[in-house]
Amino acid sequence: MNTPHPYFARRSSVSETEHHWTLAEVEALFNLPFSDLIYHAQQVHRAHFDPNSVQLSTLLSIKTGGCSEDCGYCPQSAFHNSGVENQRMLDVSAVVKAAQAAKECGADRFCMGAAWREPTEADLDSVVDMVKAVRDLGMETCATLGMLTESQALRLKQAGLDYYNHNLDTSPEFYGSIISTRDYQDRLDTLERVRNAGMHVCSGGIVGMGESLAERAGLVMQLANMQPYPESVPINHLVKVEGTPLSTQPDLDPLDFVRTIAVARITMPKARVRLSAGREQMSDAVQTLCFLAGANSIFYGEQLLTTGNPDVERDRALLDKLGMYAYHEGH
Ligand code: SAM
Ligand code: DTB
Ligand code: SF4
Repeated sequence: MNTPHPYFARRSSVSETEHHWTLAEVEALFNLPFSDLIYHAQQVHRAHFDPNSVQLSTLLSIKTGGCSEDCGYCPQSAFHNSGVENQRMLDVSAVVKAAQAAKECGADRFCMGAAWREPTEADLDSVVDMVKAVRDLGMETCATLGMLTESQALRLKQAGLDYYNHNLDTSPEFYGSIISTRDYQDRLDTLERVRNAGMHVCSGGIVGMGESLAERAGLVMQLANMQPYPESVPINHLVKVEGTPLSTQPDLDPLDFVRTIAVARITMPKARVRLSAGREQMSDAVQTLCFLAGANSIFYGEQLLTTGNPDVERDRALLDKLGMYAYHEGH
């Protein structure tokens, strides 16, 4: 017989943002009967959001390939032979054109990604121009450029950058099996600089890299215990790209992915939980379960950074079928 999870027993007396999660509590959420987990996630979701509304972010790779980090999942690492062609940084006009097209398709946020360990000052000059130009279109802006110094974070904030994406990717314990060229603390330090500069934090991770349940729970615990937790939490399903060390990972049970979304929703009640990479390979039914589990944001548009994403027609058809709508459409 299953007993109620201890968190729900004491939820009324604990402010959600102040709750400090133990690994045992997060693991216990993962281990709830599926139906109970989804029910709890729905309750938390509905207390904070319109459950039929979804936020749409479009990604653009502004500098592709040749990255000096060795992230085992990433097709853009110079350590792997994924066939991704290295490209120079796009110019501002190309970025504005892509952002305008994304806006016309219904996206409200535009996220610029670069395959850098960290930007140089000259790189940052260009990104600052891009951020200003995208903002002028009336879109929210996000960038993911690798590690930042304090002054770089401040410059991005001053340029009007709304969100900075920097993922913890996995638990501290599993991190070293995936990436050797930087450590967990580097990631936490950048996130702190982003927070101190006054930007919204976007940070999440990848599921399906061979992590144990405890390690998956460890990722969620790390994110949920940040003070405050990120405003935006992308949960990526590993996209297995040929030529990367993780390309031969066994398939993840889709329900374990859905569980991760639900646990992120419960532990970070007010965050936008983004159903991120991996949707192209996912059935409509699994994506629907992710929405039921509390996902309320997606990457929208044919392309992620170097890999595919469902096209706009497929996404519109899915959202219509579910009676869901883009959150900025006045709902
Ligand atoms: N270079 C910067 C960095 O690592 O922070 C920004 C770009 S990097 C591609 C952004 C994120 O994409 C990574 O942190 C990772 O979570 C995600 N990512 C990269 N390759 C992926 C893959 N094959 N499957 C799922 N997510 C992936
Ligand atoms: C995030 O968490 N996922 C996005 C975005 N932030 C930058 C990137 C997914 C990349 C998937 C592999 C690729 O397309 O290269
Ligand atoms: Fe570089 Fe980012 Fe890819 Fe790692 S995830 S190899 S830092 S582009």
